[in-house]
Amino acid sequence: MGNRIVFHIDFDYFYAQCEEIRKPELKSKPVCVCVFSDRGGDSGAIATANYTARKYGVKSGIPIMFAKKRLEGREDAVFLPVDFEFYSEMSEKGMEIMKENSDVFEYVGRDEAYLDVTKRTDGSYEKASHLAQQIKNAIREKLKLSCSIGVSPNKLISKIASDFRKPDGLTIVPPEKVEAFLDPLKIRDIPGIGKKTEERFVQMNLETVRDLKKLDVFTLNKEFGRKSSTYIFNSVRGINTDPVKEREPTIQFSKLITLKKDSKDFDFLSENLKQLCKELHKIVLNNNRMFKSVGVQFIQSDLSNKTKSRMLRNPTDSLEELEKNAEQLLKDALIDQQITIRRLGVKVSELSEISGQSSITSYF
Ligand code: DGT
Ligand code: CA
Ligand code: CA
Repeated sequence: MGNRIVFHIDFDYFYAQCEEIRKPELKSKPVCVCVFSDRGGDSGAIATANYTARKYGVKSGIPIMFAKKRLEGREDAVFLPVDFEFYSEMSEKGMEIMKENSDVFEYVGRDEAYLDVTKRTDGSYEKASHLAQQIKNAIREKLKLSCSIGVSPNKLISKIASDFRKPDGLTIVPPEKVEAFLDPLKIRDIPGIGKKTEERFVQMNLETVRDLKKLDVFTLNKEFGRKSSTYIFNSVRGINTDPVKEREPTIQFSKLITLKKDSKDFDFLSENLKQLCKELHKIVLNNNRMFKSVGVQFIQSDLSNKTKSRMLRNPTDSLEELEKNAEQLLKDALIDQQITIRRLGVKVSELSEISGQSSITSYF
């Protein structure tokens, strides 16, 4: 893998910052961006909040009702509906700046990306820190948007580093500082180590990354299985060889509804799913697309998310295929489903244009 330099760039409190940018008078107020559900009133969840609102304990995923309670003392608190179109527009412009400044650009989501900059910095961390600062400046000048950047030899450490000094952070971890940077971190700061795994470690009296390094591979294997333990063993030592892979935003179409009642009954869900598929299929046809991947999504009664998707053998635009696959995914997803489902969604991705296909066939 050699000596790489990888950036992880993440926009700060992204949706809420977008709202501040188009209405600067919001900057001094607590701002909450809400996904209002179609049940009306204050039903729904917080997508994100600015740092003023976070001081009151408002965070992503909590019910809007709770957020309002927590901000009761603040008459000036603002609750806005999400405007994905505007955030995507901001995102695209920011991503363009990142792309121009990278050797390899990997889009992760609306508000984050990895950049491999090894070549253009000749592997020099001094040049890399200048480049990171330049990217921050350019994004601020052109979009008025702040972001946080982590700079290190790999994706794992850069991801942790971008989160280290938020907002408006720049954290540089050259190879010789990796150990000193990781050792004092809490176990949960390693991406991919979930609550359950962390609890097991706490029971074993292990709290920090430094503590975890005391465990040998065999003990880890016994506790967590080979795949997880290899990941944990390498991660706490700062080892990660995942390449930055060229990836642009993949467009997808999706449709999500709030169910008339929370449920985990197959027949009830399947009926709703059919309707969703019909509506989604119209969108697909209107856009002249074929899809090669189908997914279903649950937002469960505790607002947690569950998704399942599958790749098809060939691109298609058939409603029947969409319904058949969505129904199978629903069946799979309902196996050992404990908690009821509040919102149901279906999506298609890996899109291709129909016109491209038909122009080939029209030769014959
Ligand atoms: P930060 O910590 O300054 O990076 O703050 P954000 O808001 O940028 O947080 P991040 O990077 O975890 O998530 C990026 C966007 O994704 C965020 O602006 C809204 C959305 N998001 C995150 N978590 C949730 C969630 O639980 N529900 C919904 N609906 N949206 C979420
Ligand atoms: Ca973010
Ligand atoms: Ca993010």
